Amino acid sequence: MAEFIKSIADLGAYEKESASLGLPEIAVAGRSNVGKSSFINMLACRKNLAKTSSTPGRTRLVNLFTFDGFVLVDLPGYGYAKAPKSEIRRWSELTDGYFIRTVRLVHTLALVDIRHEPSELDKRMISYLYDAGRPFTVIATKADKLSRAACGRAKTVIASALKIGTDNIIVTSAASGQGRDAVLARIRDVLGGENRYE
Ligand SMILES: Nc1nc2c(ncn2[C@@H]2O[C@H](COP(=O)(O)OP(=O)(O)O)[C@@H](O)[C@H]2O)c(=O)[nH]1
Ligand SMILES: [Mg+2]
Repeated sequence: MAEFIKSIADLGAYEKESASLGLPEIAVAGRSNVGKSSFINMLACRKNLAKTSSTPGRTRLVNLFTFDGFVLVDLPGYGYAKAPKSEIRRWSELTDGYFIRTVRLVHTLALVDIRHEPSELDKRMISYLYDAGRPFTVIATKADKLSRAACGRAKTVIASALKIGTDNIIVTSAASGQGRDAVLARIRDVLGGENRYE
């Protein structure tokens, strides 16, 4: 059963909360409007656990959700073009700070929209994770917007743009629930043998 814990606006508060929960963490990252909140709701089988929005750029906070045996860390969406510079700075402070300070992160789910070639910021996020030695899985969102054949082609395009294997991409749709089982299986996999925080 998934539960919302809290929105956190500074890293000190995150560290305190993380320590008191004492669970392995799965981070969810992606540009704003990629479907992050919808994806979290799909995983949780809840309609409004994470607030979705048709107006991009709404999430400026790190949101924590507890799932069965792990904490899901919803990082603020990046790349909202209209965001003021100060907001963008704040975004990087929170996100970079999270990756630097976390001691419980075991895996990152990096979301990209299946309809678009990964942006420069998407590429930067993936190289950041790669260079930092942070294991990740790319989640292609909104698969219901493309035909099955187009999804297959898009997967190849995304893999090549991000220089990763297609086996490291899970195609999902929050609208249809496609990919939910595969994501949960991946999470179970990466959590296997991760009992040291209990
Ligand atoms: N068709 C379709 N629309 C989606 C899907 N996931 C998200 N959306 C829509 O994309 C917009 C942004 O979604 P949201 O979850 O708020 O994105 P976030 O900003 O990354 O948290 C909303 O209008 C959602 O309804 C999906 O799987 N399929
Ligand atoms: Mg959101």
